[in-house]
Amino acid sequence: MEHIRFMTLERHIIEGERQHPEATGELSALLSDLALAAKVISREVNKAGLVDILGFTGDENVHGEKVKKLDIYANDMMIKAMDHGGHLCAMASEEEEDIIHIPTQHRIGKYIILFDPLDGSSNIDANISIGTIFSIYKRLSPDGTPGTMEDCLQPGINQVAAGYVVYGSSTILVYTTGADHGVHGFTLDPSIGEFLLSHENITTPKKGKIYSINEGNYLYWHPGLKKYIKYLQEEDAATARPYSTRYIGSMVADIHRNMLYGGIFMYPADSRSPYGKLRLMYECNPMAMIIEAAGGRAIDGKKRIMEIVPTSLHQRTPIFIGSAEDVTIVEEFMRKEVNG
Ligand code: AHM
Ligand code: MG
Repeated sequence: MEHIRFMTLERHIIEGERQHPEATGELSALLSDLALAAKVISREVNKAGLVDILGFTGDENVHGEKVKKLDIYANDMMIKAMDHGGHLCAMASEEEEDIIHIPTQHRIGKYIILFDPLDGSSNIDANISIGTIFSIYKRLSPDGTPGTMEDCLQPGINQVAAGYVVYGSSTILVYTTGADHGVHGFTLDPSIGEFLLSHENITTPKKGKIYSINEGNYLYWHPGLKKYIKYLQEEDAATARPYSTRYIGSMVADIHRNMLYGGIFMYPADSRSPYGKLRLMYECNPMAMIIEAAGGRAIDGKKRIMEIVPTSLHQRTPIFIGSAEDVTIVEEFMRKEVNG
């Protein structure tokens, strides 16, 4: 029998940190707390429909969107799993208007985490993949004091770790601590309650054959984007066109698939939404860190997502993310159309 090497997420994180003699183990411990939240959310997502937890609560989140109960549950689990570990000085969630402070009875740590507890919420009722996204920074303010807005509003290039969990046909957690350390995926074995290494050192193809965008918004797009999508639909053997369209409507699942197979995911600005839909801090920066570490690119149309200097927690940004060559081609289409 071929030698099988079991590698749990926890062991992988600890071994990664051992390569850094200066590491205190705090990041490992934080990621372990987060993995626990992911397991609990995964269990609940898998039960959805069996128990009466689906449907609208009637409340709206800070963006004026309907919030479903499972979103609130996921948000609560993320906070509960991480607020007492002593590793964080503050958190921020897509579901909460303000910074989440660490309760005074708990130790204050040196990290900041921002997360979207359950992304793709419109897919919950239909048993379609949804996900959790997270982004971790080191604090800027002095140790031992409560985290500040300035700690949260750092550009994506300052991230020390980022990751996501896809609750799909199985649950998979993908994380990176930077391009030098690679992108790794762990599949949850629910029977033993462990995330096991299943995708070591993920790299995304330089060029793909898939494009993912909500084409229903075509009318409102930038002319360069309209031309780009038409270009992808033309026949040309040399550039492997036409491409295929795949769009789940869950950013995490769409980007995860494209990262593995190669392709581009886009949520552009349009004439109705000048900043697009997706949130810089909770969605775009962490996904950009992962895709770049896997060898891809992520831009807002003109500049690198991770270089955007944030001005507010919930700001949105257009995003074009995926295989490096595909992102470069759409960038050129949009530039040409502006400059003539
Ligand atoms: P959510 O945070 O309310 O779940 O919205 C984010 C989701 C993304 O996962 C997905 O890419 C996008 O919304 C889909 O939007 P649309 O339905 O406009 O295509
Ligand atoms: Mg979201």
